[in-house]
Amino acid sequence: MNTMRNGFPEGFYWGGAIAANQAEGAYLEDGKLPSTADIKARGFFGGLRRDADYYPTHRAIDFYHRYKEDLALFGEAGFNIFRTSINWTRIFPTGEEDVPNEKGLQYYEDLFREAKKNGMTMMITISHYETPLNLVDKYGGWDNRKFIDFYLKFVRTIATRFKGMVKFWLTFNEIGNAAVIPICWDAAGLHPESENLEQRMYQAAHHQFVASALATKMIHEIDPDAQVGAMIAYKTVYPYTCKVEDVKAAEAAKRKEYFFSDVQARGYYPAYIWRYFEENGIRIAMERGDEEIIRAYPIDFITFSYYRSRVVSADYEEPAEKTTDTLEGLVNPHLPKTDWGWTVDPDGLRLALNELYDRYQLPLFVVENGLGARDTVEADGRIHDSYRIDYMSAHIKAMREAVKDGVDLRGYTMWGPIDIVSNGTGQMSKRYGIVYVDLDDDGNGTGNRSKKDSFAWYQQVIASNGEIL
Ligand code: BGP
Repeated sequence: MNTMRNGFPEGFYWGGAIAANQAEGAYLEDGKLPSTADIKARGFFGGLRRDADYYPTHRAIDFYHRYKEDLALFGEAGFNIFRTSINWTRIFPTGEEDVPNEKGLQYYEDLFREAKKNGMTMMITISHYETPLNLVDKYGGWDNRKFIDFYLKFVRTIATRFKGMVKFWLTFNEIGNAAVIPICWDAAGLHPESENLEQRMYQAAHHQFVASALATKMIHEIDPDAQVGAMIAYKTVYPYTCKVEDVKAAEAAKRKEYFFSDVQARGYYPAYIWRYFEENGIRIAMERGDEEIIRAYPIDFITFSYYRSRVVSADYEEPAEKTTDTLEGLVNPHLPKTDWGWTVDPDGLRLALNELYDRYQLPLFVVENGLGARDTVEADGRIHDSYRIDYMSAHIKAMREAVKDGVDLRGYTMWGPIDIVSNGTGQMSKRYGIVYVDLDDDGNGTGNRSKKDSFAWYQQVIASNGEIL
């Protein structure tokens, strides 16, 4: 049992998480070529759009050039961990080169050294929706087996170069989201309008499982001190009523999402998914040896994003026309919602932690959590974001309860500690940060950084190891 201090284990990781494509900008600089994220139109259903003037990921918050200033702020807040992704197209601009782009490698090396200087351990998402566009154009999506080799070449390159500099590697961001969210289909090269989407999605997932297992093996061989984790999107599921049909529907919905971490953590396809495949005419093409690979190299720990819970009913029919609103599904009448319609449910996080720990008995990290909100800059330049403090405080309290329940929770990286471009909406005005960035939805503004009230609050939380909330 770990020594505890104020309800959290001694040495608990406190910090923040971003994704390269939502923060860096400089999207064609130093040899980089576009990834799927760089041509993603705004909104969950925007699809891919080749518009050279498209602002969000092209310039983002210019973290590419301003990372020193930003990491210094995170250091000042007391972060001992920082999660970001390595943008694949900085290292292999087309995905097909034999030789990596040195400028890209150098950039991340400098970034990691700077983070260390500021007291932070690195957690890296290898693939955070940043698939090289050239690969998608030429080979389709992850349902094409060729992607495994392109990905592994990328992994070998970064694991070798950053040996000793990255402690935690996550193989795919929110791997299970490919099952439910259109923007993730785009990232995997599976356009929402393509035929047999579900079949293609599960085939793509299979290739990602094999790739993830081989990446785990590879990273362990290259750097025995590094650990490899799964990253899933977790939405705690409640049945809408106690009608058995609703409970069954909720169970089915849960399994649909658990499937991904079940395979990555347990090392095999669960029986329930074979039944689902059979009943839905889904056939997965596997090569000899795939199942052995998945079994031999499971991940070391589980990480997840938690923003909200959801409710499921057997009677709810999804509207034919999907919009961001209908994506949210049924409304839980007992919970408040954010401006973007996401339920606010801290207790759901405690349940999530317990469910995941009961299921896998593996160390857990909450690697994304936070409140997307509109902030107002007061006349004196201050930002009084008490709503964000309330949100985070309640979620951290829920984590503390889960730790008391016996969950082996290792760390918390709040989402977007500095305001970045929202992934789902492409907006800058959906802000998560404790650090404000002066840019609007069209990219107008100075880009200057300033501390919100939540900055000092989080700093205290970290300094007190979660006591002062
Ligand atoms: C997760 C993604 C992130 C992130 C976050 C918040 O699904 O991993 O990339 O952006 O959600 O979502 P949004 O930016 O749409 O508010």
